[in-house]
Amino acid sequence: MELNRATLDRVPTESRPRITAPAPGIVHLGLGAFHRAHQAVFTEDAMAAAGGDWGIVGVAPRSPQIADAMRAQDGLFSVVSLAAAGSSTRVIGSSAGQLLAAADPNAVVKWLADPAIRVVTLTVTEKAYRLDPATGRLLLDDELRADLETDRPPRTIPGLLLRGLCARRRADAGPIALVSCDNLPSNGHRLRGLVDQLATATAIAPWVRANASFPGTMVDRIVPATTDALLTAAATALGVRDRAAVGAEPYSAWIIEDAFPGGRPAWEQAGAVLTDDPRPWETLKLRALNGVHSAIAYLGAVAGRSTIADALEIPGLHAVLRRLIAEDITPGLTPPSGVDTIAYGDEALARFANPAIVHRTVQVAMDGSQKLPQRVLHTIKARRDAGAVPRWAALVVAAWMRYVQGVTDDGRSLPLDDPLADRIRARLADAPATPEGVVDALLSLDTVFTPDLADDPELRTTLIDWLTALEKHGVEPTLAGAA
Ligand code: CS2
Repeated sequence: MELNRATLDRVPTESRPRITAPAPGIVHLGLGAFHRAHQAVFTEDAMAAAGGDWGIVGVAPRSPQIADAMRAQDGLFSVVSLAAAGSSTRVIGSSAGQLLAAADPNAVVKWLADPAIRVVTLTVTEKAYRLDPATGRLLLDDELRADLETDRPPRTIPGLLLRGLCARRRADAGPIALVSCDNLPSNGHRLRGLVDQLATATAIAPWVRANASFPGTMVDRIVPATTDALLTAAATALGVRDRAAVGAEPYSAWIIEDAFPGGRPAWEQAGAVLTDDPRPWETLKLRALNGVHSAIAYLGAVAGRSTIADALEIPGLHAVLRRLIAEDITPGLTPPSGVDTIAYGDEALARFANPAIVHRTVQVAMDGSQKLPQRVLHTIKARRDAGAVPRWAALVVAAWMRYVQGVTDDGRSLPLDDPLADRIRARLADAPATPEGVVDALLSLDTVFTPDLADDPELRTTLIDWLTALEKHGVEPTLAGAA
């Protein structure tokens, strides 16, 4: 038996949704696991506490599986909260429709122009913004150009947004907030810049300026890709099968800039924090949580560890990460008032160690070229500007350089899942197979490393030293003696 509205009476009472079949008010782009375990839950709780028509029309950009599964389940799906002490499962009912952009982009454009929709949220991953991480400007490739310069239905996220906003202006459908929930620095600012850059080429720029807001947000919940074991656990807890279930850690946080010209759900009643300036939270989280996560992912994957929790058991790694947090990350940022960066980092390490979460190192390792700048290179830059050499942050970059060569310490192959994969492979193929050769080849990727870092002799030497150690001895011996 499958989860849907008709079978809800078989689901244990405490696991049933707090709301069902809400009227639409939000379009969400990116129907992945993270959205379902984060914004969908906050929005359900907000509607349950304070009402409002804020049902979420979820848009899957390319892959049909989840949209199909949710449609067959009347939009219902469950979130399994995974803790060492046991799990709990609840069905979420905040969904108000599912679309597949690749199959029907015009349907998405139509929803974006619907006056019922007053908020658009996005979890589309870093690469979908097509921004040069160094400059924050849009990278105009052929696909995006075709979206902008032809009448064919848009295929990219920026193209879809632009088309939707044009249609919204024509329909006079009222003001709207576009909320990036991706792990980008100043994500609201960046999304605004992207839309501005696109809009200036069209007649809609003044309308966008007057009608659209771009609140910044910090989103946080560890949500690994769903496994068969998770689907089985959800089915056991619910008494019915759920093909769209997700597993997540119990912790969940959302800091949101309060700038919603068309209104918003009462997310504060669901535990979110509404603020004037989320940026100190974003910086803290990107560097002291995501940066440390990436460190564990690259070192762990090269050491042959398949999960984050398992990688954390590598002798010496915990001590190295604490030094990374204390010596490199902490001095380079100003945390939100009342927050201690070292305590925050310790809490992140405890969350990563959650044994109930099966989070694969290669999942966190993917898209490194898009993640490294805000997670690690900004830490390095802050320390270099202060005249210091951030040894531990350099180790993370060296581990990425080791990882992208595609082989673990015991000779197994590693996936290179990255929009720059071809460029990375080409640079490596042309370079001498020495630590110097690899470091120079990768430092020349100019959308990853800005010139101040690429041309920094002290940083280069530190990277070469670490990469030499990693290649000569392997991750585990390198870490054992490091901290
Ligand atoms: C992770 C994040 O996959 C990754 O790169 O670092 O998805 C991380 O789990 C979340 O940002 C936690 O909020």
